[in-house]
Amino acid sequence: MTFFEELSRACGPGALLQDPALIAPYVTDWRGTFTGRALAVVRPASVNEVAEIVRVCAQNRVAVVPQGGNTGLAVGATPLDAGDAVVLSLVRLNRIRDLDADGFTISVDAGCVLADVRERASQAGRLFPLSLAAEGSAQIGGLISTNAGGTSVVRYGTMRAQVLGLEVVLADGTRLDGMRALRKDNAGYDWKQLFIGAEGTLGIVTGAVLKLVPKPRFVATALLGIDRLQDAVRAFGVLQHMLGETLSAFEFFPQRAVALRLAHEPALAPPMGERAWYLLVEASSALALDDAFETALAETLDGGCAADAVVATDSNRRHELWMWRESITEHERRAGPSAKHDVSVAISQVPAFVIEATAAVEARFSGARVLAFGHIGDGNVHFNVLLPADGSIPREDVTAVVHAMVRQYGGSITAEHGIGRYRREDLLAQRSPGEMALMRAVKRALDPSGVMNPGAVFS
Ligand code: 2HG
Ligand code: ZN
Repeated sequence: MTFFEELSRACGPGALLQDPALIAPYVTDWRGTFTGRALAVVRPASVNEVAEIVRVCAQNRVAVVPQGGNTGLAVGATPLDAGDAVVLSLVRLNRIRDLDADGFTISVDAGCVLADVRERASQAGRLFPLSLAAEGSAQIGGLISTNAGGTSVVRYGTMRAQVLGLEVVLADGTRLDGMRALRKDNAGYDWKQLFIGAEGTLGIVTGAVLKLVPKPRFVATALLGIDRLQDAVRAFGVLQHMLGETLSAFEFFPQRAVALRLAHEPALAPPMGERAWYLLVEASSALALDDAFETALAETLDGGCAADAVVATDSNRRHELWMWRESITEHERRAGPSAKHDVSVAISQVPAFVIEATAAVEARFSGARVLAFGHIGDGNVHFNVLLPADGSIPREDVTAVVHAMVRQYGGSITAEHGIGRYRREDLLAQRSPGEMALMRAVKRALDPSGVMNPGAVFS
C-alpha cells in the first residue's frame, strides 16, 4: 500500500483532502501572513482515527501538524514551506462527551469550539470561564496546546488551571487516556502538564476534562476613561481592594483603537468622551453586586485614578462595551500589516514599559504606529505595531527593539499566544541554554523522530 492508501484507510476516504483548493484554508494562518504547503489534510472523526493516522505518519516518517480552529496568532498550526507534512484537523472531533453538573466538570473532544462548551455549561447553570475574542472558532485542543489566556485570567487563571484530565495521542500513535475528573491526584508525575502549552510538538490533545464553576447570577460591566496609563495600575489596586475575587476582567485599550474602529465603522458612536486610555472592568458574583460595584467605581473616580465611567445597564450594552475591546484584533487586521507582540511584564511596570517602548519604536521607525492593548490585570500587553503597507519597515527590526525592551523589564516575549513559528528565533534569547537543553530533552524523549509539528517552538 502507498502512504496515501494507508492514510485514507486510517481516516476514511472522505476525510483525506488532497485537492490544493480544499487544502488552501488549512495552510494559511488566521492573519493571512504565512502560507505553507502540505502533502494532505486529514479530518478524523474519532480518537482511534487520530491514533491510526499518527501511527501511519510516524511509520512513514511524515510530519504531522495538528490544527484546531486555526485562530492562533503565533503560526503554530501552519505547516512549513517544505510541503512534506500532513495537517491533522480536529474539526470533526467535536462531541461534548459528558457534563457532570454536581461534580462541576465537562468532558469534551479536542475539536469542540469554546463558545459551544461555554453555552453547554451555561445551560447547566455552570460557567466555563475561559473567554476570548476568537471563542466562536477556537477549539479546546488548540486552547490547551497554547495554554490560552483571554479576558478572565485575572480571576480564573489560564487554560492550564481549567484542565483536570487529558487524553493525548503520542508521536508513535499510542493513545494515552487520562480523562480523569479528579481535583486531587498525586499518583506519579502529572504528565498532562507537559502537553498543555506544548503547541502540538509532543503529541496531539484529543480530549479533556475541564473544570466548571457556578454560573454567576450577577454581572456588572463598566468602561473607565483615564488620562494616564499609570492610573490604570492605581485603579486596579482600588478595584481589587473593593471587589475582591469578584473582579473578573480588567482590560485596557488606547484611544487609537477606538479611532481605528470608528474609521472602519463611521456610523458608530464612540463609547464615551475621548480619553487617552480606556479600562474595561467586569465583576461577577452569586450575590447582587450593584452597590459594591458602583461604590468601587466611585472610589476610582474620587481618588482621581479614573476620569470618566460608563456602566452597562443591560446585556446589550455590556456586549457593546466589550466589542470596543474584543474587535481590536479584527480592525488591526483590516488596517494592514503589523508586528504583533504578546509580552508580559510585572503589572506595576506595564505603564512604564508601554510608554518607553512606544517612544523607542515610533522614534526609530517613522511611519510605525503602536497599538498597545490587552490584559493589564495580568501584565499582558499586545504591543502591536501597525506598519506601512509597502513593507518599508521590516517586522523583525521592530520586534528586535520591542523584545530588547521586554528583556530590560524582565518580562516574557509571549504571555498567552505562544512561540509557534512566529517567534521561534526569539525563544533563544528568552530562555537560558540550560532551559533550552531541558526543553529539547523533553522533545527528544516524547518525539524522537521529530514528526510532531516540526518548525513550531524550536527553530
Ligand atoms: C486579544 O487579547 C487577543 O484580543 C488578540 O489575544 C491580541 O491581536 C492581538 O494581538
Ligand atoms: Zn490577548
